Amino acid sequence: MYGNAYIDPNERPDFLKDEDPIKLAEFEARINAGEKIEPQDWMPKMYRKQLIRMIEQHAHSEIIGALPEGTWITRAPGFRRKLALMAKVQDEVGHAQLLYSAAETLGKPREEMINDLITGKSKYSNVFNYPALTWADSAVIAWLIDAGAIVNQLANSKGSYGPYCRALERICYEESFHLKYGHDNVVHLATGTPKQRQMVQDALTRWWPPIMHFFGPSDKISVHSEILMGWKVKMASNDEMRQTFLDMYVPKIWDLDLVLPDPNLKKNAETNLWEYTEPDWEEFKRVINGDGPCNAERLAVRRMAEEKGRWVRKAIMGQGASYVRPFA
Ligand code: BYC
Repeated sequence: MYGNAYIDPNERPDFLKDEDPIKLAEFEARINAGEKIEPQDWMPKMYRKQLIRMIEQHAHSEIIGALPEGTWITRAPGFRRKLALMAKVQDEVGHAQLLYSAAETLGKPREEMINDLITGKSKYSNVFNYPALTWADSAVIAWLIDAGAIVNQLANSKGSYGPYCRALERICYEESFHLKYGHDNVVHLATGTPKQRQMVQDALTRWWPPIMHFFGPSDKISVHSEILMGWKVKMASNDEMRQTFLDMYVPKIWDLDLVLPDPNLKKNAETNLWEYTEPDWEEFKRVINGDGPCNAERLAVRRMAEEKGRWVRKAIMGQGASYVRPFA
């Protein structure tokens, strides 16, 4: 198990071999005592690298995540729902700003992160590579994807890296409001006309497999969980998060008499765990590696935003600088 310093370098995993053993022991003692690590503190190279990877992917997920719902702003049914959706989408972009700022504290410039996103080098959440075909899709995203995000972020906000935890705490406040907005929209459709009910049922059927993927690959095949959990960056494993989500939301979905597209989904009374059909991890891999239904479209929009926004950044920051850092 990582997350426990081994003074004898022969006992340490390869990626810790050249770290100072005393500093490493102090660092891990602080984490084990529940202290926060701050940007100026000593940290192992692998801790920095893993945090940059995870926070950067999270930031990209927020900014790309604004797009599927964003396409519904012009077509929202009614003025009030349009206003609420505009505010939500704006919040998501704000979350990206917070997270890019948190990742920057670890030394990776924002320009490089955006570049890695638009060139396809960095990943972002699988779910945003699917289309929001109807208004009901936007409702399901706002309810259940925001719900999944809260499960993940609430747990990880108790983690070890100060700037990430503080960003997550603030994001959770806003996501809780999004979740209520999404729930209200789903309930409205599920209790509406037969056509509205069918629309929300179809959206749920479409989104369920990506939502099951959202928490990451099963613990058996997760690559980074062990090290991230050892250093308290991740406070629960992918399967634990998935279980928490199922526990909280399947009963609410069933309360609305909506059907989940998994005949094997049930809670085992003995283990107290949900049983479900193993998600299709091959599809997951395809989607996160660039071959989902909307990957090309999503990155094309970000590239366009990047190009069309260049003159604004130049006007504000001067010729040399290309980024505005509202939280720096
Ligand atoms: N999608 O070893 P594993 C939002 C990758 S946005 C894509 O288990 P880890 C919202 C993983 O990166 C909030 N890729 O990874 C916004 C790794 O690949 P690399 C989104 C995924 O890091 C707008 C490989 O699979 N939330 O709520 O231990 C509107 C192996 O995985 C995914 C976050 O970003 C995925 N779902 O655990 C509405 C949370 N899962 O890097 C809503 C922050 C795994 O080796 N991130 N991969 O090439 C995390 O908590 C963790 O990174 C994960 C994965 C639980 C996602």
